[in-house]
Amino acid sequence: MSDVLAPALSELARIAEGLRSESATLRTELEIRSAQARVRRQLDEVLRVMRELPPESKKRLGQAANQVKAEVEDIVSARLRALTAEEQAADLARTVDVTLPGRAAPLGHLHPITQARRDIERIFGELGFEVATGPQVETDFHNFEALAMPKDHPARDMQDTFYVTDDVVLRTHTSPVQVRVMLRQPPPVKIICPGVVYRRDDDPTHSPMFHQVEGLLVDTNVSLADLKGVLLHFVRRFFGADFSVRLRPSFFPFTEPSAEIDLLCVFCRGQGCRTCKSGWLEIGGSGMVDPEVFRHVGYDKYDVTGFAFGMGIDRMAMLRHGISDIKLLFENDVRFLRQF
Ligand code: 2U9
Repeated sequence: MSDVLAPALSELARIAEGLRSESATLRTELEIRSAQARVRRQLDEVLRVMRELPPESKKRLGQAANQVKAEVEDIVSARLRALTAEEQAADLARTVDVTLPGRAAPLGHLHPITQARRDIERIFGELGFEVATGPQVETDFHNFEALAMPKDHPARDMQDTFYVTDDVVLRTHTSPVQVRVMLRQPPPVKIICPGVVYRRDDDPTHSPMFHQVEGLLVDTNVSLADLKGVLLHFVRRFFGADFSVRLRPSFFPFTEPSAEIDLLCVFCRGQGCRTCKSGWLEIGGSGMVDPEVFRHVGYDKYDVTGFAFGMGIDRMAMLRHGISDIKLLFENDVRFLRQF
């Protein structure tokens, strides 16, 4: 036997023996696979001498090599099966205390703005107000004209927005929803309209997109006292029974008379503090619907009167939770949001 074949054959035997003894120590699939790869490289190494051998020896070495290769595969697959069986046995042996509570799936919760919106809808629902919604992309007529703000009306500057075309805008308030409801149904009307609105505003307390809720009640003999009563009920249900509202004369193109809605300061309860100065915090605007608006929707101003109000939902959530920067509500930082 040539001095090439003999060492090659003994090397094959050594490799096979090595794996046999090593296989029991291979604890993971990764270890088994890397041992398998290493042995294959070693076998290729041995077979490099093949070209130096005469045909007969070639044949012998080839057979011996194939035998070792087959054995290697057997050892590997047997070891893998054993490993799986061990893991299963360990699994089965593991005592599971079924009385232990399962791992609670982390429950998310509603965004503070959604919580505020739902509370607002529920509270006004108690008073018989239905929820009406409408498109965020609105016509100039529904968003401005019908609300007594013709093309060049100065109040439009207060409500600057994003223009899709000269006559199509991102709505600046949800009032167009009330206009659409009045255009499609006769009075009485008793609705609140929550939703997303847009303004070209961007500072710590204003965002270009925010949430608003407006309310409208149109019927015979609706008065300012009805408006104040409804707002009082609302703030007591939303902020707490010991809160009150104050109506402060103001001006809006679509209401006459008009009044800002002031809430007793949530921080100092009316004593006056560096946030409110006056003991009151402005939470929105309101007033008696201007007859000009009724003209645009085809209501007879001699038949009906109505009150309307508007409030920022984000602002309500900020006041209720003492949040100072509106941006926190839109940055989706769960460390902040999971507090509510
Ligand atoms: C119709 C007629 C009248 C709704 C009103 C306000 C005053 C108001 C602001 C409050 C905070 C907008 O979110 S905010 O920035 N709104 O001050 N809104 S009266 O008046 C209407 C609405 C619809 C048909």
